[in-house]
Amino acid sequence: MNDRRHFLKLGLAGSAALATGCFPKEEGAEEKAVDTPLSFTKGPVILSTWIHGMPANAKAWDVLTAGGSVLDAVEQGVAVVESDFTNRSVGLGGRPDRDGHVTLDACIQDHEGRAGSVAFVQHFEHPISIARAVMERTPHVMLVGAGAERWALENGFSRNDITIPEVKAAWEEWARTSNYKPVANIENHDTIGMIAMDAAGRLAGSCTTSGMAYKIHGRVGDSPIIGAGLFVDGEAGAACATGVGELAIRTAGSHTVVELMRQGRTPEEACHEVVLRVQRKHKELVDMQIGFLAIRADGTFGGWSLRKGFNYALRTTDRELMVDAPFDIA
Ligand code: SD4
Repeated sequence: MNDRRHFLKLGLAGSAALATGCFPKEEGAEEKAVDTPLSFTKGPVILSTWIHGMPANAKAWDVLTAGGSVLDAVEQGVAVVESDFTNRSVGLGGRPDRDGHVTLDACIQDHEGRAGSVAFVQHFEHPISIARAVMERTPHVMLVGAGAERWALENGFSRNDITIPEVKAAWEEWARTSNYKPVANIENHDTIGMIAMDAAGRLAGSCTTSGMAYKIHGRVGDSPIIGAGLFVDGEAGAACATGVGELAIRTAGSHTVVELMRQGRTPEEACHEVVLRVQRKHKELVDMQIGFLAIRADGTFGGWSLRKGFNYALRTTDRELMVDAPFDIA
């Protein structure tokens, strides 16, 4: 199916994507936009949450074009952001929990649905690689806390005890005034979730985060939970989430997006339906954000978020740009 027919199928949802102004502005853009919808047939295509998705996509693209697998691409792509210690929501540069500990969550899943995950781990630069190792070297899917850390050490990962003075100072300031209540606003969470399809149509996804800033020690969000922060099923599609993790866990968000695509919804429609479910289930969503990205097995893709402000990095053979996701609340 060509792009134009995809766009016609997308109908209103496709129009919403166009209305977000996500296409490069150039002469004749209006006309071109109609023939170049926010969809794509048979990859490669890479989608990543937020602006840090741009360098992550660039790395993932390099991996794919150098002949790496789509699983390598999603692992190495998000690892770039984990290594950026100026990033305050992913990796060891992230904001700590309310007790001052930076605790990390990550997961990865491939086309066949094989999955690996770590949660509540401290002192490792690349939780995403530990998650992949759990997938490939153990009979399990998920390791957490001290057990995950011990297993990582035993399996060739080294500890990194970096402390970032600026992060520590901000936490100390917060702790003085916050009375230890975790704050769930739209500024303090920005996980990276990446979903990708290679040229052969194989899917994979990854997700890694330091979680909600100043969360209760021991809290685990959606990001390492297969089905919540990430879900990949080669037959149906892939989805990932960002935002207040509890909202994605309660709706089995990423899994639900994939199942809706299996039933024939477009990626954008599927993401929107889950955002609508979140709203039906929660009376109080003030200051909270939730967003989903999806790629369907036919190569179409899209996203949706609860409120304005969620954007994602898109990489295809002919595009490398940030896309404003459509949303329900301005
Ligand atoms: C969490 N979902 O720990 C993560 C945070 C996040 O955009 O995605 N922020 O709940």
